[in-house]
Amino acid sequence: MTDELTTHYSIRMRASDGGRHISGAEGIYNEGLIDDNTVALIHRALAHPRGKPDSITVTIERLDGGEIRNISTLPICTCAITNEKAARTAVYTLLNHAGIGTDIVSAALNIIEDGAQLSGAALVDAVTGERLDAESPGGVRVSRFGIEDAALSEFEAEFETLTGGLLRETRVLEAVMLASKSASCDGVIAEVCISDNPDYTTGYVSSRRLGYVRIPNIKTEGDERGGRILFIDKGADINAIVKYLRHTPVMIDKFRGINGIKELYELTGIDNS
Ligand code: PML
Ligand code: MG
Repeated sequence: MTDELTTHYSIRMRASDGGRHISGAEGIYNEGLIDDNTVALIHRALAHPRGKPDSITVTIERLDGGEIRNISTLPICTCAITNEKAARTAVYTLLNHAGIGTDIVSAALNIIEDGAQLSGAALVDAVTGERLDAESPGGVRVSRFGIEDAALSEFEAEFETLTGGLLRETRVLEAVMLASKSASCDGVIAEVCISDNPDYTTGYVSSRRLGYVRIPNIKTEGDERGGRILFIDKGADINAIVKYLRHTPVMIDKFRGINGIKELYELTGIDNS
C-alpha cells in the first residue's frame, strides 16, 4: 500500500490554442494536494494573457520515491538595470562570464527573437551555437520538479520582505525552480530566459556559478516573443541531458536565499558554485 503523506505525484499542465503555446506549469505534491493544485493549474491556463486555450492537458503521474533527486535552489538576485540597452549588456556580460562567446549569445537570442514557438528550452552548443534538440522544434520541456514545504516557506518569507508583495511570487518561484533543475544537470553551462508573456519584461541569466540573476527590461512590453536557451558543454551526452531535464524528478529541499539588487560589476565577481 502507498502512503498518502510520502507518495509524490508530478502534476503538469500545458495549454495551447490552434497549436500555439499558451501556458505550461507544474509541481510535485503529496496525494492530498492533488485536487487543489490541479484546479489551480486549470484556472491559470484559462486566464493566461497569451490568450484562451482550445486545449488544456493535465498529467498526474505517481513518482517512484527512490528516483527523486534532492537539490538546492540557485541563490537569487536582481541585476541593477534601468533600460533595455543595459539589460542587453548584462545578458552578454553575464553569459560571456559563464564562458559563452558573444557570437553564440547572439545566435541564441536570435532563436528567441526570430519568433520560434518555444514551449520548452532550446539546447544550444556553447561552442558552435548549433541547436542540439533538432528533433523537438518546440524545445525540451524542463519538467518534474517541486519544492519541499520548509524551503517554500523560507522563499515566501524572504520574498515578501524584499518585495513588499509587489511582485508575483509564483512566477519567480517557478522560474527559479526550473533554472535550479537545469543548472543541476551535468553538461548544462548556463541558461537565459525571456518570458513569453507580453506583459512581463523581466528575464534571467543563470548558472551554478552566477546563481539566478534577474534581468529587468529584457524586452519591450507587449512583445510576445520569449523562450529559454540552455547552453550545453561541447561533447556532452545530449541524450542523457534531455532525459534528465525531462524525466528525472527533482525536489528542492534547500533555499539558498535572495541577495537583493547587485550591480553588474559585482555579479561578475561572484562564484556560487
Ligand atoms: C515566465 O514568464 O514564466 C518566465 C519568467 C522569468 C523571470 C521571472 C523573474 O525572476 O521575475
Ligand atoms: Mg509564459
